[in-house]
Amino acid sequence: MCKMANRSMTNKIKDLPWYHPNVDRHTAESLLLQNGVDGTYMLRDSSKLGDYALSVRCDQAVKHFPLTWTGTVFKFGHGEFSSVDELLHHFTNKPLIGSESGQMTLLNYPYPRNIEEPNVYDTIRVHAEFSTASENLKGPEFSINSKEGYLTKLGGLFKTWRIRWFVLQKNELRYFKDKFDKHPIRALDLHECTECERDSSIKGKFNVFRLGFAWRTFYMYSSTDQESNDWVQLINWKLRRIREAGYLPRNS
Ligand code: 4IP
Repeated sequence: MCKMANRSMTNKIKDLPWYHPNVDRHTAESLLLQNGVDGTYMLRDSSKLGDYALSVRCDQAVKHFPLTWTGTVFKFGHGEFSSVDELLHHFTNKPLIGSESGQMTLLNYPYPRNIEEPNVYDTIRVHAEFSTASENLKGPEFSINSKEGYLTKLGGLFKTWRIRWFVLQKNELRYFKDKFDKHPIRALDLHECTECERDSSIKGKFNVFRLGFAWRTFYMYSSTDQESNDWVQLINWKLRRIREAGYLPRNS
């Protein structure tokens, strides 16, 4: 195999939208566990120089399969592929692959590399919400970045501070009495949110930020400055996208 063919193979790999050149095994596991569903997969560089690894979310775990370019063929498990196209064809036809345990894994949803990400987030904290329908990855329902965690919030009528579990997904912020509760106390639609800013007006409370709606302003804080900044930045990133899509909150 001449050098030119080798380069063209490498370029083809680099062009795969689900090839992640900067993702290691640990990061792949984090991303796929946090954001993937059964059958979400990505290609990355193996720790063995020059080799690749296919990481696949399989139920509640991530499996890693080595993929080696010998100079003439790709070796993948017991199979061999003479070109990237052949490999791609194999993958795009959703093959089943077997792990050492004999368990079969379906390659269903490529984990895309080129998803818009806010600058403030690094790889692990950027989340993608995957729909089970892979075509939705490109549609309006596909939104990246979800976040969850405990925040202490101020009550509306009675000004009591309560620790609540907050979940930000797509354009909705929900809070629950506790982490494993099924039903939220409230779901806030960010389309209606007018602002989200750090707030230092409340005496004796640190890391506070506020979330404005025409009908109420919510105050909440986290345990660290960084964590509050993360919430504010992520919510504002979502608000910008909502505005860019031409949506203005009512009565604002
Ligand atoms: C409650 O005070 C809690 O702070 C509620 O918070 C809050 O509801 C209530 O405000 C407030 O009166 P007490 O627990 O002392 O009764 P949570 O729902 O998190 O338990 P919000 O609306 O903040 O969720 P009102 O305005 O909803 O009554």
